[in-house]
Amino acid sequence: MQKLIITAALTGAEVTREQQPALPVTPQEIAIAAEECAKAGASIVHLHAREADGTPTQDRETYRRIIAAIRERCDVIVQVSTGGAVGMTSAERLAPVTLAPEMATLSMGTVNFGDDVFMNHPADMETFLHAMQQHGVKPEFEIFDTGMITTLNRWLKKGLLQGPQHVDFVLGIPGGMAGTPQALLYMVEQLPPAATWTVAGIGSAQLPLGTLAILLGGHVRVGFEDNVYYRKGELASSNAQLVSRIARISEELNRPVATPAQARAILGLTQS
Ligand code: KMH
Ligand code: ZN
Repeated sequence: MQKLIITAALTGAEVTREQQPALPVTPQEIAIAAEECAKAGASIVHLHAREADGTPTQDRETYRRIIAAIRERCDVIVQVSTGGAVGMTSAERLAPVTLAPEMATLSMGTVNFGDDVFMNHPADMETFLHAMQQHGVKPEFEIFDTGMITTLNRWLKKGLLQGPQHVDFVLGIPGGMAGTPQALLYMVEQLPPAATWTVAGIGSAQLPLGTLAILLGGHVRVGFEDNVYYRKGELASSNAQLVSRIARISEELNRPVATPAQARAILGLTQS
C-alpha cells in the first residue's frame, strides 16, 4: 500500500468560532495550524480564507497571504478551495487558482448542503478544470454523491483529463451521500483505474471512515472543516489533535504516514 496522505482541512467556510473556539481564521492562525498539522503528519492542507470577522472570502490577496505565511513556517502541499461558501459566484470561487498552488478542489456537481444548495453548474465545472490545467494546478475532485463520480468518469471518456486522478469522497453532508462504510465501499468501486482517493467523513463519520480508508488503501482528510469534535460531547483542542490521532491509528495498522515529498510522488506533483 502507498504511505498514507493526511489532509488537514483547517478552517472551512461554515464553522464558526462559537462552534469551535480553536478555529484558525487569520492568515497567521491558519499558518500556525498548518505547521502544527504538518508536524503531526499531514502532508496536505486544504485551505479556506476568511475576513477578519470570520466571513468566508475567496479573495486572492488573502489566500496569497495565507500561502506565504505557511511557506515561511513549513513544507506542506497547499490545496486551495474552489468550493468557497454557498452562494459565491463561480468567478469569485476560482480566484485563488490564479496563484498557481499545487492543488485545488473541484466539486463535481450540485448538492443540497444542509438547508442550502451548493451550486456547481456543469459549464462552470469545466471552466474550473480548464483554469486549473492552465495554471498547472492538480485538481482534487470533490464527490458528494454518486452521480458525481459518474460525471468524473464521463469527463475521462470525453478526454478532458490526463493522467491518474485524485478524488475526495465527502460523505455525510446532509443532502449528500451518507457517511457510512457501505457508501464509501460503493464509491471506491466506481473509481477510474489508477485513481488515488481520500475520504472526508463529516462529523462523527470522520474517525470510522478515516480508519476504513487506511485499511482499504485510500487516504484520509480530517480537520475542523468537517468535524469539530474529538469524541461525542468533547471538542477537539486543535486540528493537529485530529491529525495526530489518524496518524497514530495508521502507524498502529502498519501503514506509515507520507511526508510531503512522498505525497507529491504519490500524487504526481512536481514541487514548485
Ligand atoms: N463550503 C462548501 C460549500 C471545497 O472546499 O471545495 C464547499 C466546500 C468544498 O468546502
Ligand atoms: Zn473545503
